[in-house]
Amino acid sequence: MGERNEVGIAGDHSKSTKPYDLVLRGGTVATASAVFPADVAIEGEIITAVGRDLPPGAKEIDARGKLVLPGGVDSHAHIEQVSAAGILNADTFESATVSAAFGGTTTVISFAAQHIGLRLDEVVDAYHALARKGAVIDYAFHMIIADPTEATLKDHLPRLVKAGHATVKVFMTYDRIKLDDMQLLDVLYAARENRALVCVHAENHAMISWTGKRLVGSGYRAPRYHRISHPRGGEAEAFNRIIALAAFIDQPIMIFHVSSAEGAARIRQARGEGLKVFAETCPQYLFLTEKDLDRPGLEGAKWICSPPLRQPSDQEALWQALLLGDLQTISSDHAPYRFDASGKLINSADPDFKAIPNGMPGLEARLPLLFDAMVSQGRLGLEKFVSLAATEPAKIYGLHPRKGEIVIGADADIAIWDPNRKVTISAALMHDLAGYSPYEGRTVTGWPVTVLSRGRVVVHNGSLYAAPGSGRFLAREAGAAAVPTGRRGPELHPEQNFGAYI
Ligand code: DUC
Ligand code: ZN
Ligand code: ZN
Repeated sequence: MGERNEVGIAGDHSKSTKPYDLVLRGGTVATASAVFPADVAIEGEIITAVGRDLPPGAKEIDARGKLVLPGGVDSHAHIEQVSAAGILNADTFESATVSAAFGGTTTVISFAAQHIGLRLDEVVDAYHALARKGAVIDYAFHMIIADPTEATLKDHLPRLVKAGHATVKVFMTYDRIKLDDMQLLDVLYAARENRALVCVHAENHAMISWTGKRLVGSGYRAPRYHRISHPRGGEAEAFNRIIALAAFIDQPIMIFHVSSAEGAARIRQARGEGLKVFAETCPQYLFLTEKDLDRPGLEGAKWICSPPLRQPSDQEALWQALLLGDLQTISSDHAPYRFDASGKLINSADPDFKAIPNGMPGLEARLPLLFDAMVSQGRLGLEKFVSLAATEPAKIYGLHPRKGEIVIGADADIAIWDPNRKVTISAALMHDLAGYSPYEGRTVTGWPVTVLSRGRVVVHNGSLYAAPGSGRFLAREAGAAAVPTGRRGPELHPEQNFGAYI
C-alpha cells in the first residue's frame, strides 16, 4: 500500500516527475495520537505523503487555518431499515450518506436486518442492492440476527463472514427480534467459530414490557413515560447477563449505546476482569436528557429512542468512561422517523409512548456536536475526538488502517474542518429526511467545510459533488478486537469437564 512507481518509497516524491493528484496544503493534521502542521498528498484514492512543504499537486486545496482530520467512521446507523415493528425509517442510502458526508463522516456501518423467517444471505443481498444504488460514501453492514436457525448459523453466517461481514448484532429486547439466552449463546458460539465481533442492544426486555404495560394501563401515555418504562437497572442487568454469556463462550462483544452510569460501571468492571468487552455511547446520551422528552403534547416523541435519554449525572459518567477508555467509540445510532403519520405517528395520531417508533436522526450532527464539546470547549481534546469518532471504530470493526486515520497508504477519506466556524443546527440545514433535528437551535463552533472520500471531493462549502452509488462496500475481516482471550468457561474445557467436547 502507498508505493508509487516513480519513487519507490511511499511518501518520497522528490524524484518523481509527475505531480501529486491533489495536495491539501498548509493545514494542521490530527491523528489519534498527535497534532502537527503538514501537507497531505493524494494520488488516486490513496494518501501517499504527509509532510512539510510537499511538492506541488495537479490540484491543491488551501487548508491554512484549518484542521485536516480523518473522515468520521460512524459504526452504528440504521439506514433504509425495516424496524422490529415492521416500519421503514425515513432515510434512503442516498439521503443518509449525503447527510453523513455533510457532517464530516466518510464511512458508515449500517445494518442488514434479518427478521424471523428470512434467510440471512438474502437479507444481506437486499441491503447491498439498496446501498449500491444510493450510497455516496463507503459502507459496510452489521448483520442483525433475529432468527438464529441452524441454516443461519451453520451455513449462511460462515459464508457471509468470509464475504467480508465481520460483525453481527443481536437484540435482547424488542418483540419479534429479541433473542433469549439460549439463542444468544448460539450466536456467540457461532461468532467465535467464525471470528466475528458480536454487537448487542442490551436492555432487560421483561422490565421494559412489564413497566410499560402498567404505565399505559394506568393512563400514563405521554412520551416522557418512555424513560420510566426503560428502568436504568434494566440496562445494568442486561449488560451483566450478556457479559456473563460472552465470558462463558469467550467471545468478544461490543455493547451498543451505553446510556447510564450503572451501565458504564458494568463495562469498567468487565474490562477490569480482563474480558474483551467494548462499548460505545452516542451524542444523544451526552448532549440530551430526559427533560427533552418532557414537552407538551406529543412533541417529546421526537426524542424517543432506546435506551432512553437519561440525566445530567449519567452524561458526566459517560464522559468519564470515555476519558478512561471504558467506552471506545461514539456512533450516531441514526434512526430517523418523521414526526408524522409515516414515522413517529404511524400507529395513531394520538399514540401512547409504546406505540411511537424509537430513534432520532444523528449522522450529520454527530461530529459537529462532538467537535464543539471536545475541541472547541476542550473536553478530552482533539486527539481523543479523532480516536472516538474515526480511529477506534475503524480499528474495532476491521477497517483500519484503510479508514480512520491520516497515514500513508490509507484511503484519502479526509474532512477539513474550520475550527472557528459557528453554525446553529437546524432541521433546515440537515440533509437527512427526518424533517426535524433533536438539536434544533444549538450553536456549535467548528464545522467540516471540505470532505473527501477516496480522494474525491464529496462536499465543499455546502455543496455536494458526489453521485448516488459512488460509495463502495467495504469487505471487512474481524480485527484484533474479535480475537477471543483463550479463557473460556471451565465447563467448556475437556480437561475440566470430564473430557466432554461440547
Ligand atoms: N433504538 C434502537 O434500538 N435502534 C434504533 C434507534 C433506537 O432508538
Ligand atoms: Zn439498539
Ligand atoms: Zn441502533
